[in-house]
Amino acid sequence: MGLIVAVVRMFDIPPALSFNVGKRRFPTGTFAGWELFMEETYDASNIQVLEGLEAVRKRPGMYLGDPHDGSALHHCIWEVVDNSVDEHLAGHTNLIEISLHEDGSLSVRDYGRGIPVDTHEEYGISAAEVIMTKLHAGGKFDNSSYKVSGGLHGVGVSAVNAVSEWMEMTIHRDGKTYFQRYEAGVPVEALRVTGDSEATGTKISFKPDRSIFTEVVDFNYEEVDTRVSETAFLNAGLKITIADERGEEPHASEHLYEGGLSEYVTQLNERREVLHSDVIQITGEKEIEKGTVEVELALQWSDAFSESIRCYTNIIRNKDGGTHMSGLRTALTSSVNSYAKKKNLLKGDSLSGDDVREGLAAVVSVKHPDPSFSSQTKDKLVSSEVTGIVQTIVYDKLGEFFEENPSVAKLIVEKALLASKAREAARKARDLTRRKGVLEGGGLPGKLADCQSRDPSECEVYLVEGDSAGGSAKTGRDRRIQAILPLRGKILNVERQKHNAARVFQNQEIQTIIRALGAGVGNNIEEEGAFDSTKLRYSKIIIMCDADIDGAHIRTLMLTFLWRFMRPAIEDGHVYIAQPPLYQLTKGRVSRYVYSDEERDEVMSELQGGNPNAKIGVQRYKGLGEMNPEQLWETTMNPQTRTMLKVTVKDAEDSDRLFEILMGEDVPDRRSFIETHAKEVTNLDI
Ligand code: 0RA
Repeated sequence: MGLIVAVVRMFDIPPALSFNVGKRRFPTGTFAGWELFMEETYDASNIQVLEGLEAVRKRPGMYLGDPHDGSALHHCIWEVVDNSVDEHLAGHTNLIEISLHEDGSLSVRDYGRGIPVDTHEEYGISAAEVIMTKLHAGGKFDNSSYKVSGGLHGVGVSAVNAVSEWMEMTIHRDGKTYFQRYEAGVPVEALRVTGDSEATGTKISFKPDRSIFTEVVDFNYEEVDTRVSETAFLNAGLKITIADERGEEPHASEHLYEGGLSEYVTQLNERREVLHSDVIQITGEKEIEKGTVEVELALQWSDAFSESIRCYTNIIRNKDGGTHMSGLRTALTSSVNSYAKKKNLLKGDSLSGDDVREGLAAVVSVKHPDPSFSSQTKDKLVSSEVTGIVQTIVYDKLGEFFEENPSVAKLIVEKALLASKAREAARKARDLTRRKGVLEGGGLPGKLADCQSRDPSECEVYLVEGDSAGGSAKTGRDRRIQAILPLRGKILNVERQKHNAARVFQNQEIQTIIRALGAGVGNNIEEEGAFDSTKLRYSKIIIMCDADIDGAHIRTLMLTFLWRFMRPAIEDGHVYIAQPPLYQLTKGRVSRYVYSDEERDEVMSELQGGNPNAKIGVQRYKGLGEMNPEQLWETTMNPQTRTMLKVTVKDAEDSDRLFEILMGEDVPDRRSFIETHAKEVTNLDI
């Protein structure tokens, strides 16, 4: 979810992986105890196939994403699942079963037609084998309407095969079951019939190769589950099951949403007070030269502050939006404004897009015969014709909806008017504080112990919880490059002041942070004095809090403030979280700091060296204040030895929702929420 913090430690890059382009040997039987093989002679096309797969093994990052942080690992799943989703879109399966096996492998079963098994003319091997071994082979068999979904990079299942220790394909088709196994992408046998079958469909199992995926080697159930539910929302009527057979307590889930996108929006608004009970649904299509562009949309306003708009093209999420997003935005602004004008609901200026979209949750899904994206990762749709198509459809249909539902329309307009007033008030409050010189120009805050260097690239500032820890940090730091800003108690929860920004700018601790960082405040770059990370006085903003629940809460408050008022600091990777140790273990004169309970147990048995009675001292640090300056430096602040977490934004919209939930008004169980998520908060997958 949301913000992911990556450990800032250089990973070892594995040495270039060698790939053995061996000749293929097909077992043909046994004779007098000898196994007989037919050994293949190469022709140009085989070599091409193997070279393609070798390229994937050598540079998995180019095809599948980062092999170290888990993204390539999980991308493998979607590459395989998407083929089955395509089979659903073609109208041949309503069930896909995903299993996460104990041995680290994963399988995907669908009940579609089964991958074709007939011999491929060009290559002289089964079509199935071509799909499994030739990069981009999928498209070869498609008729133009067939392939709507498709992997992130569209590399196909062969890329997954290449990075798998083994892959097995079972096909049920034409009354028979076919089977073939591959190792490191290379078939170890020809496709063969293993029996009769009444069923149809395909099962693909694979085990990611641990020599390629070295850091993150296990599939993450939560991640699989989240993405699967997204796929199920976008394919109303398709059931996708997940069975996690690993661990002591295997678990399973099932995703089937008959309501499709509108159920998706209902889920997005789950914890919010909605403005109108029914989700608004819009569909439409338009012929273009290459075929038909289909647009499907669901939207609903709530009392939330932020907007959540999710965009998809051919079932693939475009996290940076694109032309469908801009078409939608334009249409929203103009249809709400023209309705408001027509009904005389507007007193002054037109409503801005931000005002209209405040509290909106929407999902827009476009199906396009030949979409273009800004990058390999398809994060942004750039097909220009889509803007106008979405705009026209949304403008027309939303206008109709407003006419038919005047009471809902009025609520939406009133909400936008309120947003507009709050925005104006916030701007005034900020300008007033600025004019008083409190936010800039007024010199550095007295509490700040600045560093000597004036080169921001080497400077860092510690935002420290509490005066006593601040004192230790001031003494222990490297004063040439490290500045310390002690903050007293809990900083204001800005999420609760969303309609009262004046309070935010009047808050002492917040003014102090703004002045110390010296880079302005506010996420709207069009406004004067908005936050600009190029002006930061320090390239690293390090949040240092106690390793307890209160510390976790304060850290979240600080992150919430940075997110709502200095977002580029997070987006541009300037924000870090210090990791103070949890325990000090001592044996005689040997002393070790450890940062987690697991590490404590490990180091404990290491120090005991097989003698369970050995005397080991265990000191638990409850707060930063318990450490003397030398200890604080040694364990947490020394740039040579410390480990920090870097706050990175995986998904801005998820982060928005997260802060809304964590810090919003209507969370009676906020404390317990943080408590139950404390571990995640610590490792910052909050
Ligand atoms: C190409 C053509 C046809 C089906 C498939 C591929 C296919 C691929 C996968 C991958 C996983 N499950 C799949 N199911 C089907 C159509 C073949 C025909 O016309 O019968």
